[in-house]
Amino acid sequence: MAKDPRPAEELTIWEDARAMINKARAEGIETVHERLQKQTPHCKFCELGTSCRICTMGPCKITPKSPRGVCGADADVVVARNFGRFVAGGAAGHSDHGRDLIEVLEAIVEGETKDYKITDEDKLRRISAEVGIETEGRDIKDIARDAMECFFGDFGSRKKEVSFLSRVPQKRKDIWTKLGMVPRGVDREIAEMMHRTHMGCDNDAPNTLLHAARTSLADGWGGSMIGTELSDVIFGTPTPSMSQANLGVIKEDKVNILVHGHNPVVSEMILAASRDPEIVAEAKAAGAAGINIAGLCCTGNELLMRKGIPMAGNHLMTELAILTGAVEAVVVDYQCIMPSLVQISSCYHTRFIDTAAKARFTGATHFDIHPHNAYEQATEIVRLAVKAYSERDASRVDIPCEPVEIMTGFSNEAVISALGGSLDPLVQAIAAGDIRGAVGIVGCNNPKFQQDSMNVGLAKELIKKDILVLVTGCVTTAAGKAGLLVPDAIEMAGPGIKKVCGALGIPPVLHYGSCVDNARILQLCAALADALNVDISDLPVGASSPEWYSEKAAAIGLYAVASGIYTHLGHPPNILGSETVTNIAVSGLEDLVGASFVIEPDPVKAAELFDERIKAKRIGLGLSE
Ligand code: BF8
Repeated sequence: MAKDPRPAEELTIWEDARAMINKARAEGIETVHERLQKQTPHCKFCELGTSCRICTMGPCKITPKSPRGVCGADADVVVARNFGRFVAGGAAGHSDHGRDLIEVLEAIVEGETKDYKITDEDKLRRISAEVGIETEGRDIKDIARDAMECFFGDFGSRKKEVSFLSRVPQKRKDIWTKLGMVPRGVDREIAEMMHRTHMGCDNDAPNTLLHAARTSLADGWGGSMIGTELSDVIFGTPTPSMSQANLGVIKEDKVNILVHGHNPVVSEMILAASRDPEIVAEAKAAGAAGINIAGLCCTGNELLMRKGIPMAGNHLMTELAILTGAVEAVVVDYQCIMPSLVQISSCYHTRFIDTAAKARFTGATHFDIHPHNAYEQATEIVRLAVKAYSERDASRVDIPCEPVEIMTGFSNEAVISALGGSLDPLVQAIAAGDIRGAVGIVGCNNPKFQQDSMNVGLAKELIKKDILVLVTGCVTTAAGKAGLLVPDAIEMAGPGIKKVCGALGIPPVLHYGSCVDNARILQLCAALADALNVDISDLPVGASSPEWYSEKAAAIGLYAVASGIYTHLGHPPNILGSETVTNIAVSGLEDLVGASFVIEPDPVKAAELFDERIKAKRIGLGLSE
């Protein structure tokens, strides 16, 4: 345990988190907060991005006395290379997730699975037509086969551009063409980023950054978009429904299984297996009232959006959820899963189960899940959890709160349907100034910040200014716990939002899904730009990741900016060691792509920056303020 741990009140704004942090300390269980304290202060060179481990002539660090690494790279080159690889890591994570969905579609097409099926045939026809596949009068399996080939092709090297660039406004595409930023293939751009950043290749920081942007675009308009769209095709396109959030969704009298990670391919099967009458009967025979599935992080978002499954918590709640002592199993796929969960699970009766060959955890129980065996494996996992229930120590159970209500399920299809079949009413509300603009608040928790203080603070400030907020990823749970994801939250909003959202019966903060689902926001921006016959950078919109931590969040931020969306971060990436790179990020990109990053740790000030930006964009469009 760290010396003089910081009080729980400083670490998080939530009562449920504070209670569990204190419980962990009382039980001598270390969490992310103690580990951060032990790791602080961090290496200054790594923080500035000026340490280089790319070859074994080094490692090098750039200082005033040694301004070049052994190879001769200066701070600009070292920082740009490090950042480029950071973005490539994020793009790889999202996009490999997208690829897994194509593989499930392939298994469906080839008849290799009975566990997955095409649920939304209309959507498959629609997106297939968008990428140039003939759909008229054709059998759905034939269309699915062509879509599968097309999307696999988007990962390769044979295309001039990824298929969903069909959604990008021409003005934006022209900018990308001029800058050499059109994403050709997902794997290609990621591999090229790794190539360029090998010693002795791309030694011009601005050039490296342009390819980082291209790599991020391959994620946003490629891998992530494919991931989102095929998840809808296979598991259903989200529609609005009510659910709940916070640690109170864990039920004292039930077998609790938490699904954690990102891809719905596994968590959907766990959910299905938990509803198997035979297994439910086994749970009841073991003395439980039933089986309760709750979500963590983005696979939680996936189940929440489509199935209304409650959300136990976001990134910094994952360790704390186990500390309730009432979790029988944590079932994970991949990404954002702290390895510490294995140790914390072992302090309780909790089974920690990993399911992906590419994301194994030492000490976990492994189930090798594939499309052909998914449901059968899921039933075994749920049975393990039922078995663990009898080992639960009731004296260690503490579920610290009652759940709060949330509304979820705002896919673009659901929004258009709520608007009566087209985006026109939204365009009119923006033109009239009732909705002055929109900001997507996305991303993570980071223990360097008081948990969710910025995520929630910014959302509250924006809606007061009649700026509609869309949330994804870990901001979802934050907004939900703060009471922002229910229609009544219009009472916290400005008069325009109150009028429009009140009339539609929707919250002023809309849950738009998981982190790959930021692709939904890109698509919405493109559709709005087309409706107004302008570029995305002309729209009164913005993006923010206040408490971000991951490579994926960096990729999202960069594809938002490269798509023309002004993007706020609560803290900078590790680039401040290069003035050139920093200047490009916070201003130079504005000249190139019509948007840039802004760094601001204070949510009130960040909201003011968005306010100014939106005002300027509205004036640019000739709209009143
Ligand atoms: O992809 S928001 S902490 S869980 S990286 Fe991770 Fe960040 Fe959460 Fe989802 Ni996104």
